[in-house]
Amino acid sequence: MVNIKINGKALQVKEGTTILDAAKEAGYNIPTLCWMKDYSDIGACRVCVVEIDDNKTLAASCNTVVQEGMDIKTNSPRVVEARRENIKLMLSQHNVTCPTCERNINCALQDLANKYAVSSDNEIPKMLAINEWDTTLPLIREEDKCIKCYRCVQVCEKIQSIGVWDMVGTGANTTVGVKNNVPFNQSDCVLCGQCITHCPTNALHSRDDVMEIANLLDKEKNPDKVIVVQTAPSPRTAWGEDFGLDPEFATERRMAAALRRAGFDYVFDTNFSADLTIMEEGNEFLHRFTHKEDYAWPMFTSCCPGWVRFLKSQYPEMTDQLSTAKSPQGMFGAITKSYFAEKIGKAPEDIICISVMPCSAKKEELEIPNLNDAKEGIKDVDYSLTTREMNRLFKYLNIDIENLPEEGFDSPLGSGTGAAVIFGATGGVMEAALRTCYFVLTGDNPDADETFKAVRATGSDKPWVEAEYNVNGAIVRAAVVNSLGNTRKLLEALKAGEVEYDFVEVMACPGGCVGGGGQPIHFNEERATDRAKVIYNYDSNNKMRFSHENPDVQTLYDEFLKEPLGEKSHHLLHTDHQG
Ligand code: HC1
Ligand code: SF4
Repeated sequence: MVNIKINGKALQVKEGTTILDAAKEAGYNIPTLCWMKDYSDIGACRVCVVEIDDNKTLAASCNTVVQEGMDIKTNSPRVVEARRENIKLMLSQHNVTCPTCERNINCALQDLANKYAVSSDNEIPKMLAINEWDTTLPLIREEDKCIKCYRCVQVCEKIQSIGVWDMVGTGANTTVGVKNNVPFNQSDCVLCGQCITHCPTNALHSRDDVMEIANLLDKEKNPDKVIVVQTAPSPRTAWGEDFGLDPEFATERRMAAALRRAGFDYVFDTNFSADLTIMEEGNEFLHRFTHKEDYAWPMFTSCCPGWVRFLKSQYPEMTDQLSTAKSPQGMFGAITKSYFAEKIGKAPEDIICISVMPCSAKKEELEIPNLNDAKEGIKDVDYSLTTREMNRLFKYLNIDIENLPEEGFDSPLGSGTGAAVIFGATGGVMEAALRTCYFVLTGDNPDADETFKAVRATGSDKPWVEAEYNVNGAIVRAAVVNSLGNTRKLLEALKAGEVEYDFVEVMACPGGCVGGGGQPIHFNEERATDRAKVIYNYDSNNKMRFSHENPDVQTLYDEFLKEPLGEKSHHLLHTDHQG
């Protein structure tokens, strides 16, 4: 143990403890910007400086370890002045556009400038970088908002193992850029958006499609268009966070009510097509499993576009191992512009399909040419909004969120089972598929709460979770992984023959889609585990727990698709991932 003093208070802390952690233990709060628990202690921003031994040293508390006898002051006048100077310096390089910035009141720099009473118009001359970026891309970087905290570099390298971002330039011109200066759209970025949710300002963000959707919803301008919205499993767990509402109030039924008031003609649920995905992907797995020698193993899930991009760019030789099932977003679009269009007697081009996703990669998934099959020349899904964008749309349209009633989704693409909603949490797609595979193999439903609980990977501290099941004599070896750093470890273990599995679920974001790059942002706070609890509550409270029991999916097969993996399904719901 080491004896130190913090703000005059004597205490003993473990050797190797940083001053930041020691202060936290003693109840003193030190501000941070670049620091990220377990991932970054580079001390670049220097807002966490403290004074050591009466004025002798100012040190960054995040990467300075306590020493015997240290006398530390966390809030002395010298410390406060140093922090103010560092904030001024950052503001001199930051294009201050708070009133119009999407991170207004959710910006760590703004918060600090406010706390330390620093005006953006201070004595340090402004040195704004010129921003050059193609703003039609799904991910946008604003160089003149970047405060060089390098959190994006750390997240991309250490959590996602990709390393798209890097320090570029030298001396005073050092900044963040795409590694090796390649154009962004030729980089290995998978668009997971983890750099966005870890950026303290708005230097990184998704393309903002809110105004475009608001214009589409204007009936005077678009009287003949039918505007359909589908909402993914995960936004319902988190949308209320941007309004300071807890999930007990901000339910999926209130979200549906808000979307209806926003002007969407049909408010549908991606859970419907998650059930459909299970019918297709579950049967595909069983087909492959009973023709084992015809396929390379394991089969991988294919619903996460971040993961699919990662596999195609980093391990292209394994692309054929992806399930050919399109994602629920994609299946929903294809069914909307075929079956549903027929049902309501509209031409597919007169329907606009908009998705609300927790994801920044879905904006790009919908552009992939061979994922658009309903009708030549039009997209199956026209736009994808993140959860944050949906919330901004609600704000723009002045929807009175706090006084909304609970309403349901519309029919016939608005029903979903418990198996569908758990797609949003890591392990959920695997569990949903296993529930239905069990039924197909045994003729009985498993216990939805217990049988496949071992694949629920939320909160696991292992790189991946594995489980083996004996279903009617068939041994199925399953693995579940989230975040691409862990995924790389799993793929390397598979390649080295250290592990063998039959079915592997991969989600690019930590915790799965609940922790997606399009979800509400909370600086230095991890919400994926809490959101996963909301997901599992939706599952256990749902009267239907099995995808094969979704009555609207059954009707879709009866009336239109005929059978899983049939000709129509093949055309509308599957892909070879070559596009
Ligand atoms: Fe997901 Fe999926 S679970 S990929 O995370 O398979 O985005 O929520 O919508 O498509 O259903 C995302 C979430 C989502 C798809 C489903
Ligand atoms: Fe998108 Fe979900 Fe994949 Fe993240 S895990 S990239 S939110 S689909």
